[in-house]
Amino acid sequence: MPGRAAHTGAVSHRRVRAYIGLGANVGDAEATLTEAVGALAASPGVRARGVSRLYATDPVGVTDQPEFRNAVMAIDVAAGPDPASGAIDLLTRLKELERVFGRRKRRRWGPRELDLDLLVFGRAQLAIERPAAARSIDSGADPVTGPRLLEVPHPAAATRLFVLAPLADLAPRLVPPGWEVTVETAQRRQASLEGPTAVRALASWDPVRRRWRPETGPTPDRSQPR
Ligand code: A4P
Ligand code: MG
Repeated sequence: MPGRAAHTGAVSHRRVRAYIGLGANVGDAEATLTEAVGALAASPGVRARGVSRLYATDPVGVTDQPEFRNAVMAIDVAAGPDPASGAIDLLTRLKELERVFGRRKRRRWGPRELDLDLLVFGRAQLAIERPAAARSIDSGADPVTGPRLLEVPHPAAATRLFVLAPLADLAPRLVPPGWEVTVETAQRRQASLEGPTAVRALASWDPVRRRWRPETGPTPDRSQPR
């Protein structure tokens, strides 16, 4: 039962800080990400805690596709009876939203209407294989997308500037479980590999209007420690 500790019956109010990576490069990607932030914030049990800047990013993996818009959102959610249940509940919600936003099945790393990745789920370090019973949350999953139902922290997060730059906006000093460096340090390292133009900040989140507004003036130098 959500919010209840199974062994005692006591109500649990423990919450977990999670970071969600958002990406899109089909249709009006900025509008999609804006609406996705709203839909995630309005999800049952979710409390929005922050939204990164919006970035234009060069495609990684499959490079012959349009540039992406990427961002990261911080949310607090119910911890669940154990980390795996809490994280799978959240992943289920993310997959549901991808479908609501019209994501169609395409090649791995290819174009997408909306990609929602669970980057970090508190201090949890999980690698959960895909049981047959879990197929319903990812119906038609391509075998090439791998056997893992859920791996958190997201295995690719540490080496992708399109994740690290927006994550560093929200949590520069976070050391995700299993990492040896802060998000900010990982971002600097990755920026030196991918180059200064791979990821470009376009806009800052306006929490009142609940949308991004274009950045004015020079982009702050995020390669320096803050
Ligand atoms: N899965 C396992 N762990 C997770 C997790 N932590 N969060 C499973 C979300 N899903 C997780 O995901 C495939 C399977 O991963 C799911 O069934 C889920 O159970 P998917 O979203 O269907 O497929 P995908 O996104 O194509 O695969 P993957 O490996 O998540 O790719 P990425 O890492 O998301 O890369 N370039 C730019 N500039 N910006 C981008 O956003 N995105 C990608 C996709 C490639 N290049 C990009 C971008
Ligand atoms: Mg994904």
